[in-house]
Amino acid sequence: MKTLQCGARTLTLSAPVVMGVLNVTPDSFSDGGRFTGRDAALQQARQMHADGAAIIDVGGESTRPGALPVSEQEELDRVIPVVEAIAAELDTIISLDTSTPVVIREGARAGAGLINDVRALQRPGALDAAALSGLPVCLMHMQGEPDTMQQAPRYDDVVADVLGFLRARVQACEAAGIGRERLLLDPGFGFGKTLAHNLRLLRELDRLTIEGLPLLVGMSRKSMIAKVLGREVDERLPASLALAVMAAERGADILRVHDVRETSDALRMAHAVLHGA
Ligand code: 8Y4
Repeated sequence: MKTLQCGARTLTLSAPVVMGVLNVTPDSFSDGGRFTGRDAALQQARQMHADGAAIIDVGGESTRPGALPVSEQEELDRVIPVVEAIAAELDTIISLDTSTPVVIREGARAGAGLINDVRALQRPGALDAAALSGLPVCLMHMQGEPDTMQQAPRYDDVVADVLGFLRARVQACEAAGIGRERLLLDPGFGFGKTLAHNLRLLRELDRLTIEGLPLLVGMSRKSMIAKVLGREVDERLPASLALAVMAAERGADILRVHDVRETSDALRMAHAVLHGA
């Protein structure tokens, strides 16, 4: 059975699990910045834990195009107190959404169980910081950088290109002392991809399972839904649930979502149909 050692906790992946999104960015647009600050973040973490999240993903840097860059100190100030508070109270796995070596180091010390890096440890010093942390790492594919990635995304074969990038990052991780048993893969929906690229990545998601590594995907509330349906961000739940179930059918192990209770129900129902209750 697929398992992942996340610090002191073991994540079992016999059925798809939910990773709840906890933004601690003041300019986060999906929650209007309502959960900035330690107490509000802790309150939301409690709710996501009660709603069935196996993992809580804490992020302090917005990757939204046009978002202001965050200094290392500001990122530390935002996320470390939240990681400490959650670790002290909840029996859960804390994922740290960061690309910053000092945040990786301090986050591991504060109680994080997983590193979620949208830059796949490509920042100087990130490979070594992650190796030293001893924690698993989610390697995500992104074409370009957040500010410009949506200007003209281009691929020969989006699935093959994403797979090639992720394989190269797996190799870089192994060379840095991060073994395959510590790695997860993520195609990075919306990160330097057109609607057609995103749809094809989901349709052919099972091609990314051949490495045998756990697969994490995040499509919850993303603009690929707006491009198909024309829905505002707070009206994207039904489509997000459809996408989560389709991803799970195609091999996704972890679904990064905003709506934990609803997604957990959808995934449990789909799993009962596919594999028995
Ligand atoms: C509405 C709400 C519209 C949210 C867009 C968004 C991923 C990720 C993000 C992902 C992994 C986001 C940190 C973008 N997406 N990490 N992070 N995979 N591993 N946008 O797909 O949620 S942030």
